[in-house]
Amino acid sequence: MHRTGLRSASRILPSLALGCVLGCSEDLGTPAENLPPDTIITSGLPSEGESVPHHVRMDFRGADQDGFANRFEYIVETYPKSISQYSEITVQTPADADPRWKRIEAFNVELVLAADTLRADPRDDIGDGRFDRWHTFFVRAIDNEGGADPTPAVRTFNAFTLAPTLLLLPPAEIGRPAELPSSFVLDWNGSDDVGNGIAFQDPLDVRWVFRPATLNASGRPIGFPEALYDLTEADWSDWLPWDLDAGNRVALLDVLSQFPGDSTFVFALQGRDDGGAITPQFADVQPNNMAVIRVRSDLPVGPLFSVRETQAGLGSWSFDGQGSPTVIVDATGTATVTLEWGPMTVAHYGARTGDWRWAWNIGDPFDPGNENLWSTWSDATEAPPRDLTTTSEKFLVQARDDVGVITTAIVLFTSSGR
Ligand SMILES: [Ca+2]
Ligand SMILES: [Ca+2]
Ligand SMILES: [Ca+2]
Repeated sequence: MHRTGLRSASRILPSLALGCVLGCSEDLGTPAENLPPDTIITSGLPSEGESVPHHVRMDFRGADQDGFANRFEYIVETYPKSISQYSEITVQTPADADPRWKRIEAFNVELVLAADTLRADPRDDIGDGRFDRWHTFFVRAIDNEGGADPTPAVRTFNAFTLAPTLLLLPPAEIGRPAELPSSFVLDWNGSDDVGNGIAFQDPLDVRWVFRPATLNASGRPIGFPEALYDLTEADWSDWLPWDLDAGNRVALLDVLSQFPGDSTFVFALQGRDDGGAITPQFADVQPNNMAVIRVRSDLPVGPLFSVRETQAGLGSWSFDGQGSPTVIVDATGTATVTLEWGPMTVAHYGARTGDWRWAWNIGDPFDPGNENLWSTWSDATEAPPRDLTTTSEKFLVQARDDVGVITTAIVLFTSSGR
């Protein structure tokens, strides 16, 4: 008789063990050969030959006629992508000594299975967009004497998921080109359906591509998104870990020097999940994982901000990015000035605010030899009062965004005599 379940097995164990200590080995001389345990899979799902979302929990039990099953070993056999039907599978039980047998001291195991194969052409209608793979789960009970079930329990099923859905955030635009300066940042968000529209998680990682494009008369990029389906692995960025706090953005700096002669581009994103499913299609309608970018060399690069003289009321001056001209202020009759600045405006090109530093009377603001003449980078937006002692005193303040793009503002205070 088979006694199924560890609970019943462990209840009857003491009497069996006691019987042996008193009797078998000493009195009878030859111990009975260990009977191997048997294993059953108790999970109703996944049922044999059926499809389930790729986060799978398998439950199982062991029974042993002359002891108890106190641990298990399992193997997941994942079939090649080319296997698309249950009928194509021939289950082959792994060998007793297969190194893949993985030990587990529990009555169940949670599996995240590969589900990385789209059975449709992503250029066409992909229906519900399922990615899948076929797997066979083998589990064998190990009894208290180390004997393994020679006929593991087995379940073959199809694991499926949907690929991550990504959306680009402003300054990317939906359905039309975004006009940006030659240094900008693109952010994104997204989520991943585990499989059945009930459980969602973050994508595992993402990759992006940035390609020159030409717009047609309607403002559409010619040959896109079709060209994106023909890219090779090398055309894409590395896979970047999903990170809502620090990552999920890319800074594209000085792109016109990297792509001379081009000013229109397509930026596209793919996400990958824990089953290996990769966002299969590209669209610049919501959820938009593709954006058309028109880089305009006449748009100012870097943070925008203003500088104010607050003590003598000499004025307020705006600096709209790199290359803003020096402001010359007649400070005749003013003995002391106090400068304030900010706020830092960066959202128009996708960056986040960073920090500031200031200095007086530096020749070249980018000369590393002048580094020690600057204040330290900080959140401070005011400098101490300054006595004007010569007829030409130059105040400099730099705004640095979170990706390191810097705008330098220069205010030159002049006077006709001092
Ligand atoms: Ca046994
Ligand atoms: Ca068995
Ligand atoms: Ca998924």
